[in-house]
Amino acid sequence: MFKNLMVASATVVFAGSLAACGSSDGGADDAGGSDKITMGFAQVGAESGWRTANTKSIQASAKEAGIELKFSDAQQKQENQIKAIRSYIQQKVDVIAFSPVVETGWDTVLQEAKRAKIPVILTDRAVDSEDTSLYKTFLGSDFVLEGEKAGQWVVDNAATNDVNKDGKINVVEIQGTTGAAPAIDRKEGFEDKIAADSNIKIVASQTGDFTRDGGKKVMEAFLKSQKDIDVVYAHNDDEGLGAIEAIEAAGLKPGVDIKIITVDAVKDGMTALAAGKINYIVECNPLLGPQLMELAEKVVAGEEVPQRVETEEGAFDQEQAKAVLADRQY
Ligand code: GYE
Repeated sequence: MFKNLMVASATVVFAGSLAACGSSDGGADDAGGSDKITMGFAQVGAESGWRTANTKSIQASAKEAGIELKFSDAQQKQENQIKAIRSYIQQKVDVIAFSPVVETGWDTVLQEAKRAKIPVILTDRAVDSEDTSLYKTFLGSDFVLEGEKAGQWVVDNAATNDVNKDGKINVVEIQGTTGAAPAIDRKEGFEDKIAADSNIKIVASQTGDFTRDGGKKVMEAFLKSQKDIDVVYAHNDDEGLGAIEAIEAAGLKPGVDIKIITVDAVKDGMTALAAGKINYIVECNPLLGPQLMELAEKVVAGEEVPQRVETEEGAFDQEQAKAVLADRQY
């Protein structure tokens, strides 16, 4: 009963300190306690619809798998994630999983986990570290490929994307969180593909921090500073939805006067796509929970797992969005 209550109350918003709350049945050096696996999960934050769906998937899958989940929300701050990971080490959880807010700066805390013999699983975002022994596996999307799909769409539809009909396709880019793997990789993949057509140029690029509000503010600034915008490339749906608000407030028609391409394909994004306000969405799957729990069980049992587990994804245009919207889970 006590355990069930612990599971139910395991979701805490990170608030400076994580109390070492009691469970002693986990731990790498745990001899003979209960078989139940305890996972410490350090989430990025609650910045987007994608993140909300991801958190729900992890919580529901842990429950389903009978894994006790200690969950923290770092509010997009690396220092909070590091504190959460240290607290999980202290609590001797069986496995630590986290989605690193930025790519660099993890070696020290990951070495601490390694010394404590607690396996680490990266989910969703990767770290940039030479030492791949610091984590068991990385489960998540190929963000470079996502950026490539977005760039390819701009190239393939160059004629219609040249909204202002001057032979130039001016793209403004709303980047994700600075230093985050999906922001770095989605930019890289996109730039690679648009290089095929010298008429397509990124004329302005700024971070919107993966939030709706961030996307709106950046777009407001772009609308003031850029005379000729044909296409918005937003690194996630939320930023694109914020950009839509800014475009409408400026008296323009999103999806028509300015084309919009985003990444994620969460319900709000797909709704805007079906309504003609977004033109193309590259899918990024947030439902990582079931695969994460499976990998956790394996690494805790000492089984070999692949260094990299990739999620399968597609992309949607407006007609495809209309067809799948009703069945969209998130
Ligand atoms: O695209 C964005 C979220 O890391 C893949 O983070 C994730 C990204 C996702 O805030 O919406």
